[in-house]
Amino acid sequence: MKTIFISGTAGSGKSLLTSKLYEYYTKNGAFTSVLNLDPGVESLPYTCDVDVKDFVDIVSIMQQYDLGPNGALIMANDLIASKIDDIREEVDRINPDYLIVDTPGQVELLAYRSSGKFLVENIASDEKTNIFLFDGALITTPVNFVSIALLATSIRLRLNLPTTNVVTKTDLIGNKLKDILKWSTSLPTLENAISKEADGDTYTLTTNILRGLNLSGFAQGLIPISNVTGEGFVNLEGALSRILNLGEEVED
Ligand SMILES: Nc1nc2c(ncn2[C@@H]2O[C@H](COP(=O)(O)OP(=O)(O)O)[C@@H](O)[C@H]2O)c(=O)[nH]1
Ligand SMILES: [Mg+2]
Repeated sequence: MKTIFISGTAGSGKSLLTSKLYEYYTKNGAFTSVLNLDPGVESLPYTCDVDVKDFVDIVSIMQQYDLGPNGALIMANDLIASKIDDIREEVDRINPDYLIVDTPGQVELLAYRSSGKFLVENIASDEKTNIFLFDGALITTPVNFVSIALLATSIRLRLNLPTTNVVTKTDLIGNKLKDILKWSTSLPTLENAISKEADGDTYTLTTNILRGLNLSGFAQGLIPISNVTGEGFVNLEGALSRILNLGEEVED
């Protein structure tokens, strides 16, 4: 079994990408299942094979412990970690070729609570990889781009998984995509764009963060996709294949 975690900021397109990847792999003849790790989601654009909402219930946690929605989500995440054996058993029973894991809307629940890392480490799988989604609608200015790249790097550090960086919503951003791709491959172009948008402290901080991130090749190979039109999926699948199958393509 190979496991693909889908991470990214709230609303970046994780759940929709999960459903599209499921369709893509299934159409190509691979036995694929979906695990939903988001206890707070109300409706999902796919049918779930294993759903953490079957293990924890946000509304009853709010009532039982007198918590608001954020406190209940944190508690739910910790409770899910304590059910890892049950979750693992369900996944093992299904035993798919590919397991796609949709993660909580709030990325910090996955990345910064110890339960998130515990879940990532304890799903038994031959290979694991992470896709981080840069929300195309958020990274339209160079300063936003750098701050999301900082988040992506921080999450890569936390999860310690080979990570593919993706820009979503290319169908909504038109020509801006060209700028974004240029920023992601040319440090001088990005610094120049930052100098036009920001000055003073913001400029200094942004360029210093950028130089630090650049040392680890922070956004190279950024893959543009649209979950709506399907643009870019062939490139994304190729990149995943190189990580998960050492170059073997999924059978047609
Ligand atoms: N136009 C467009 N909308 C998208 C794309 N990806 C996601 N969305 C929409 O953005 C919203 C949030 O997507 P969702 O998958 O729920 O994000 P999540 O919070 O990361 O799981 C939904 O209304 C999606 O239909 C995309 O590539 N293009
Ligand atoms: Mg979601």
